[in-house]
Amino acid sequence: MLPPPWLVRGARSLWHWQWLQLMGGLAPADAQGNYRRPPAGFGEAIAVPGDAAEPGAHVLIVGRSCPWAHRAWLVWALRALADSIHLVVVEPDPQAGRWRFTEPFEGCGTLAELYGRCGAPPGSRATVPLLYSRRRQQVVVGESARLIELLNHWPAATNPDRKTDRDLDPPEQRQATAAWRQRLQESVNDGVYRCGFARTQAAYDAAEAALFTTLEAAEAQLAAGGSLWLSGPRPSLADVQLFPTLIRMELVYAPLFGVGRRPLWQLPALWAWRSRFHQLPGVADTCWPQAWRRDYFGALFPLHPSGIVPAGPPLATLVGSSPPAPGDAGPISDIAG
Ligand SMILES: N[C@@H](CCC(=O)N[C@@H](CS)C(=O)NCC(=O)O)C(=O)O
Repeated sequence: MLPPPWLVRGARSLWHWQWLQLMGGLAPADAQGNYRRPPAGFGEAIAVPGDAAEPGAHVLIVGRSCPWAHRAWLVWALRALADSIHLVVVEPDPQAGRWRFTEPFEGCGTLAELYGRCGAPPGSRATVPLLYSRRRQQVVVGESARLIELLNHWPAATNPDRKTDRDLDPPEQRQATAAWRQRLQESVNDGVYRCGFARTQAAYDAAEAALFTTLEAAEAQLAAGGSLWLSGPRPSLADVQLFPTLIRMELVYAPLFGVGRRPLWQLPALWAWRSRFHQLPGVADTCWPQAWRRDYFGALFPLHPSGIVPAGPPLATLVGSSPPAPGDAGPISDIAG
């Protein structure tokens, strides 16, 4: 039997009210319903510490699904910093809504405990990425934009076989890199969240338009053929910032955050750029499509209450040199990270 219209109306308003309460816990918004990302703790820029080259003196803490952690992980991988900075991967605990260590780290079971130990005020967000100093038992930086700048100056590997002096902020591209980074941070990196966490149609529309305006500008820049990378002939921190968002596009953001108006295959220069970046040494090892989908679809309850993780394209079909031809989509779901 069909429910009567008054019941449908009542259920819809009740559900909408409940959704707003849940969104309040997940994602703060302004009065117009625009998502406002809360500031990160330990966000001050700092100089490279004196013991930076000492093996294992510092630990980079990341979570696989987090795009902000992904950018730090990328710089760590591209600059071959494994000898000086150890990597610790935390796992999400969706029931408790926090990150936990797979084995106790400095006596802590969760990231929140470590934040508390390092002096974060009670109740503050405990976010990845985080650079931690074992000697000082203190957080060095907890904000990804500052962290990637710091890691770019970090002394590279002592082992000559692994040494890479890759400077991800080449002086001749510095101005263009800074401009792209600023634009990407707001309209693309945070932009996909502004779409997914919008509370009103107007908030969504504005964020969605800004996102695609920037992606189209990046497409135009790369398609003009002047250089292979966003800010010039060498890969930079601008490329590092763009990659974690673009590699999650078809797998997570388009279906979950509603950003599928222009699929990436319609932006061929960006498609080729993404494949090129994925081929840089170390980058593939930072990509965990299964974990991304599990964490986003499984944990963002107000956006996806069923928790069902939908099937998606295998990562391999997204990083080929050209978009897959019809009928060449590969197996139905990805199995490898
Ligand atoms: N501003 C921070 C944001 C990092 C961030 O939001 N990380 C998320 C995962 S994608 C997190 O750890 N959230 C846990 C929480 O909010 O409790 C940065 O860029 O480093």
